[in-house]
Amino acid sequence: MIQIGSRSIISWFILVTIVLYILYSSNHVLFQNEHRDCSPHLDAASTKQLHLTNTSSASIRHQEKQGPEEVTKVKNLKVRSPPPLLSKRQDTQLKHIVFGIAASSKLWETRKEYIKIWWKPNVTRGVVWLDGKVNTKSTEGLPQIRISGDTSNFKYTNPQGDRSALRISRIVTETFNLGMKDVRWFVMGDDDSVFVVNNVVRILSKYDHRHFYYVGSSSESHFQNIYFSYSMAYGGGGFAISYPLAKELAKIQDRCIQRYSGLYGSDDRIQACMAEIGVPLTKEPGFHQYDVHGNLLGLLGAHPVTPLATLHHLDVVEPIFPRMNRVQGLRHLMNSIKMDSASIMQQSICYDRSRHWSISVSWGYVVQVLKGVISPRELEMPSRTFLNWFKKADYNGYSFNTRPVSIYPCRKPFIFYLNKSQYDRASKQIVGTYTREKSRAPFCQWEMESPEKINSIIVLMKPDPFRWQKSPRRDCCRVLPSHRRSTMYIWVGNCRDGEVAEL
Ligand SMILES: *[C@@H]1O[C@H](CO)[C@@H](O)[C@H](O)[C@H]1NC(C)=O
Ligand SMILES: *[C@@H]1O[C@H](CO)[C@@H](O)[C@H](O)[C@H]1NC(C)=O
Ligand SMILES: CC(=O)N[C@H]1CO[C@H](CO)[C@@H](O)[C@@H]1O
Repeated sequence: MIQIGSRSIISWFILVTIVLYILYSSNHVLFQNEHRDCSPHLDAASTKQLHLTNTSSASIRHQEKQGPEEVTKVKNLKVRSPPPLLSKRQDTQLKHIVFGIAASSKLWETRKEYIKIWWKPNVTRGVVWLDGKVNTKSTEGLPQIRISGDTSNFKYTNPQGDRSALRISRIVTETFNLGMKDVRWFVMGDDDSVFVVNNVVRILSKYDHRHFYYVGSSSESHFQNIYFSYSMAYGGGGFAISYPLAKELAKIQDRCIQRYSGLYGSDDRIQACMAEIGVPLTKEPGFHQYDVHGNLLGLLGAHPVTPLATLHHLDVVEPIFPRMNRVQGLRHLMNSIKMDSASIMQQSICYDRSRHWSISVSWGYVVQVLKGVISPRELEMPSRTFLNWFKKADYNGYSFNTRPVSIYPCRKPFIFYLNKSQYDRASKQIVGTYTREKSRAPFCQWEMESPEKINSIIVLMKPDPFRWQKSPRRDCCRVLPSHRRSTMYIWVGNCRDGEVAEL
């Protein structure tokens, strides 16, 4: 009684054909694999030999078939074995780092003040490389000064740039050639770069200095990065080259820079040589070129969760603290850095529940209080208090996200800059006092308490020496109860289990 129409017979036929085809082809594939697994006796033999040899200079008898005649060649291959693994983190210290500072004799009198801010006489090692003689006193606490080698025989054809780029790009090599002992890293910077040296140590100790490393960061300016390279470490922001890589660079650099006479600067010349060696940039966003103009508050108030390593272009941007000159402002910041360099500029975000305020702390620098609730994802974006490299307020030109400075008067942040900080032995906390930047608050209709009543904010923080040995995480902050209406107390530190920034 089963009726099979001619249509369904055709369908069945097609189905069976497909199944047969699939079976056939999969069998074919399986068979081929099996065949491949058995055939290369040669591979198996050489693998065996590889297993047997385990010393670095062992030569491996490597056989390979070549050409139609199948000539068997025996080659001696030198295999570089990796250095023995360290069970703990690398133990790089400040004494292993040598700084090479690019300076010019013309600007020396003003720029040396920036070096004095961070240089620790008899502790930091390094050399200032100048283009001519200057007068200095040994009591000034500056690094040793040397005059760069002559570069007049090198080609320089860039119409916009300056020949000094050649001299500056050779600083790593010239510093290497001094033959200093027990060096793991060479760190380059300009005379207007300020280093947080302990954070440079923290960053570099993550990497094995026995290998080739080129560590630094890009520009804030997307256009600069397009024009130069996203793969380039910007020189003023500072970059580090591991000892073996500096050794390799020293061998080739003079030949290498002749090949790139058309480039603009010193750092792009370094990157060109790095590309020839084949070493990519290891990006560390704590190195700051600061290719911007104006007020750094937006950037320094929302630093990425990474140690602050450098600040650059300090002559270009405004002083970082109001009513201070550039050097005074940086010295003032240095007081916080001395208290806890690991925490400098680390942001924490919390809310005042009863008054509905949003609070963003940039430790050791500034506290900002805003009316209403602004989410952490907004607050951790730098606000555009600065202009781009071409002095334009164009946010398309940055290589990271920013948020606008609000035009609404009620949204204006109340800014409290660091006044002083001290260590309290009893509670083992750093007590920082931040005072409000007195400017007339704009008229705001919100029926909400105004942070204008607060004159100072006391921030309590217990230093965490292991902060950067854990996975990166923003600190938490909490508003503490206060007796006085004009003072606000904030606690900053490791987050508790389950603690998040929410209102
Ligand atoms: C640095 O060391 C030298 C020689 O050891 C010493 O004469 C000088 O006073 C030291 N300077 C400082 C600032 O400690
Ligand atoms: C700290 O505050 C006191 C008192 O208001 C003031 O005299 C002093 O100049 C401030 N210091 C800084 C560095 O802002
Ligand atoms: C198989 C082989 O060569 N093993 C050697 C590996 O290296 C150790 C230490 O150098 C030797 O003791 C082994 O004989």
